[in-house]
Amino acid sequence: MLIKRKRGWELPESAVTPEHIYLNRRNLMKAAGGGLLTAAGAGLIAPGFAAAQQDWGTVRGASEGDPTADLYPVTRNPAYTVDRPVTDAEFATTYNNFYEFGSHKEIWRAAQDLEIRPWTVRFDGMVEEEREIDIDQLIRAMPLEERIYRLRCVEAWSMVVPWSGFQMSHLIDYARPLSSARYVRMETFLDPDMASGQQQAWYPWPYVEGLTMDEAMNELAFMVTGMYGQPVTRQNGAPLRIHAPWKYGFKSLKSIVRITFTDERPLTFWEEVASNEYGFWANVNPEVPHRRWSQARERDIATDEMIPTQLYNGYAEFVEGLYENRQDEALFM
Ligand SMILES: Nc1nc2c(c(=O)[nH]1)N[C@H]1C(S)=C(S)[C@@H](COP(=O)(O)O)O[C@H]1N2
Ligand SMILES: [Mo]
Repeated sequence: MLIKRKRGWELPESAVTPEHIYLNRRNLMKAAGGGLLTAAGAGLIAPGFAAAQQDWGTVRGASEGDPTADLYPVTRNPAYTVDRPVTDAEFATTYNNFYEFGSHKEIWRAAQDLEIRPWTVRFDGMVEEEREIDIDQLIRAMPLEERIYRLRCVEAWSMVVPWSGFQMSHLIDYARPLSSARYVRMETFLDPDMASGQQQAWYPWPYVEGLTMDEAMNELAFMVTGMYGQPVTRQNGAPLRIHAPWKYGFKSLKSIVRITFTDERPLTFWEEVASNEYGFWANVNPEVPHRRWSQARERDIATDEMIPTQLYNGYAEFVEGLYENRQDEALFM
């Protein structure tokens, strides 16, 4: 199967990238041509990238005293950027979905109750060896980079965020799954005393999400540990969340404590709540409406501008190939 797609580095980036970074990229390209750049080579990008001063607005609920604060900002990977301005941090950190802390958008203060240390992540199921690992050990073992990604919620709002973290494929290598594993199932914490939303018994806590192994290995799938050049805030899913930007936002699970490799498709949180409205695949498609509203356009949460939604949220060239042999599936709900 030969897939012709534009590589990330062929995308126009001048729209959101300050000129000195853009120019630096040419040195990067030279390095790539000279064979200096490997797949995990984000760390090789000229130091000038990380030094870039950005005015991205105020991060609310910044994780003060976060033991990983010294790691940020991290080097930007210029292969992942978008043709839309970065969303002011004030909006991205005060307009959230995190049902563990309430079923409305204004949960950012309540989410400060989230205790982010000590925090461990458990790897189990079809792995060579089940393990539980301390979050700081994990974060410090991974090659961190910054990527500017779109996020499109199924509720038809969207934003653009500079996330920091590491490619999910590195996490999978680290977890050492068996070749028989077909899905990655991810789970959020369960602690109704800490997270009052979890006292609402009609939701199937804890929040669970999942990807197929090939989706999880796709270069776009990203484990988030930071945002706007700082550790990720509690309301945005500290200390570890995923972002799969070609899918609706509900696939991007926050505050992960457990990662299970399995050969059974996981039943996800929203599927369990309403399987006729929210499916497993949940790929963004402007032409497939939600049962109760159109998905053709989306509202930018900072400007309220209505903009056209793109197939796979603008990432078709990266992910189309994943679905060539899955056309009989409900890929867009
Ligand atoms: N654990 C958990 N993860 C979650 C959610 C949630 O309620 N709980 N909401 C999801 C939804 S619907 C969206 S749109 C995004 C929102 O991410 P943001 O608050 O960083 O914008 O988080 C996703 N991850
Ligand atoms: Mo969402």
